[in-house]
Amino acid sequence: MPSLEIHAEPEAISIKLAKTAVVMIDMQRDFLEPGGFGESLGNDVSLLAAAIGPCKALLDAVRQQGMLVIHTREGHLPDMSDAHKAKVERGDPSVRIGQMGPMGRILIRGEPGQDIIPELYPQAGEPVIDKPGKGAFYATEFESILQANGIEDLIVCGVTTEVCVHTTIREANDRGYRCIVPGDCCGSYIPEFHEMGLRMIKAQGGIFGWVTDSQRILAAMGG
Ligand code: C5J
Repeated sequence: MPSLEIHAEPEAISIKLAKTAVVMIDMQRDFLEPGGFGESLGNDVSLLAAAIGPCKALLDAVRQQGMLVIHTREGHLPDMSDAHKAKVERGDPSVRIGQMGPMGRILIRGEPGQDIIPELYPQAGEPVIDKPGKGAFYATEFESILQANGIEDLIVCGVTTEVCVHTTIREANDRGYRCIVPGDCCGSYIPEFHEMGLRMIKAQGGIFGWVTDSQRILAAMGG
């Protein structure tokens, strides 16, 4: 597999496709569709829809290149033994994690709402990491999958920019992975947090990583 030079901020970055994984963070119905966890927290979930098209275009391209694609889903075991009281007891008490909503129990593994949206559904063989926290590394097999595949760099997409995407990037950065973030493949319920989240990643010489967009990655792949 070849190397790619991707135009990005604060500077261009060269990656080896065989050593780079594309990580789709929490593109779940619970965050992107009405009636799920995102809406239960008072958010307008339609604000995340803009990221779906760019994520789909990127997925199509990286799958053609044979790159490793990993999906994550935030959620808890049906008995909620992995859900901290401090996390559950927030927001409107009638629509909290574990309670019944239009897409099943909110943010519970195996429920329709906790699954990934059809547009970006994982293909056979692509790992799906169920995570109880915001970051992909906490209490999951994520890092062992990266290590087993010789991964050094991550292209991180998903929602929401300032919560699960940021937490995962910060965890990855501290573990020595270089993170490249196509901003149009991420989204937030709070647009200024999305903008600021991207600025925080690339500031100070790229303190958490590199920011680019799907078009620049596709162009680097010759698309
Ligand atoms: C949130 C996430 N926002 N996937 N989760 O609670 O960002």
